[in-house]
Amino acid sequence: MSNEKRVENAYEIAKDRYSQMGVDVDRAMERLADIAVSIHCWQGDDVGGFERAGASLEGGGIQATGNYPGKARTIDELRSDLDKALEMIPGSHRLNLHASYLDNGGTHVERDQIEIKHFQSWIDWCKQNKLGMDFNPSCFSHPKAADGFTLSSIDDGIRNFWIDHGIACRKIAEEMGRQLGTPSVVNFWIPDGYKDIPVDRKAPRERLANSLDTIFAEKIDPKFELDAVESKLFGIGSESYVTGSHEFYMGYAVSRGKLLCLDAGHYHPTEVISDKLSSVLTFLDEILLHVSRPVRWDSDHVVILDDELRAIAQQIVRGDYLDRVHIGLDFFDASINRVAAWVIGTRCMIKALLLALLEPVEKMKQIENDGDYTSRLALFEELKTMPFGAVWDHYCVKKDVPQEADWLKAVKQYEKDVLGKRA
Ligand code: RNT
Ligand code: ZN
Repeated sequence: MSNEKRVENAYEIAKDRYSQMGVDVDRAMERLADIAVSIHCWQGDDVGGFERAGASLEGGGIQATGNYPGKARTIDELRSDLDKALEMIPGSHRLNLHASYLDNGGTHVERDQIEIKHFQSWIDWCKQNKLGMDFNPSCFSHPKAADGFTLSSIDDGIRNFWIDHGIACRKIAEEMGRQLGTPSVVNFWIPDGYKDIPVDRKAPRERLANSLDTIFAEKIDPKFELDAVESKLFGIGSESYVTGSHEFYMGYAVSRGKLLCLDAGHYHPTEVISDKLSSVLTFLDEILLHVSRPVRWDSDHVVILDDELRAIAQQIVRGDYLDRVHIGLDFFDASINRVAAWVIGTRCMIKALLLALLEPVEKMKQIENDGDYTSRLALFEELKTMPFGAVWDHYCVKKDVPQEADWLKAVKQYEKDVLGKRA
């Protein structure tokens, strides 16, 4: 039997099985095709960026570990790697770019001086590839972030430098949104905090609120640009105090009408963001997710199809939040093939969404509201053995990307032909 025939046969049986349960599989795939995942550029070069040759992630309380060969050293290499990854990812998505990935034509440009021209080649590339774009100020790996504080620094010069960077980023993103016809989400994450116990927990937070208010003073049309703020529990070197804590940004986002960014690795180890979605969305119009996989700490492992990823997707779908949740990825593993890391993580995100779209949500809610928790538990278990794989294979064929068993061959070939030749 040809492979295509096998996929089709399995799909027909699966479809029938799901429809017995009250699930319209074709409708689920249509809805899935409309979801854009924001794919982060920084998996391709371990968060190095292109401000200068050989730049690497320094400071900022985050760390990429591993030295797998073949990381992208130039913009062209990163684009070529992204092209390869995108060939394996079904659907239409977005590129999430950090400001440090600017195209400066070989001349150093300070972060408070960046302009749209430094990102035009990225916008053009995204347009060609039919990708929307999201953007991020880069407030780390920089001499002015070296003592651990940026927007909440006590030093006026340092604070103002990062404020100017933030203002520049919003203007650039506005133009990205205008040119690409879809709003660009600008996510503010800063590493600010103390390694050891501080006396004053208040003043840095007041400074941060003021800095953000200054950055956001100019109103920008949400058709083009949206602002998000990302909290964190701790970082390397900021174990005792982080200015931008969850409560800080929750209050900030609610009071200022901004998006809150929930990063899966930025909470206590047993705390999960899947349970936070419905809480924060009771008070906020929209949020951003940084889907990541913390292993014992904010380790940013490649996202896999684990219980929490499934729970995140379930909450988005069951809560009918698809229009209000911007799904971004945030992982960076330097110990495996970086293109494969993108493919695995992004495909898993899409698989989790498909799984969630294949639930008989209304029926499940009815059972719960009737108080029949026995049936609820039984149904949860029944769902686990539904023929999801057949639907996923069919979706991949439909979207003209390789199936689970095939994409790795293409990536290995690319490693042989391209990545392996990078010294
Ligand atoms: C760091 C934050 C932040 C970064 C990226 C590179 O802990 O998660 O989102 O990972 O901006
Ligand atoms: Zn993050």
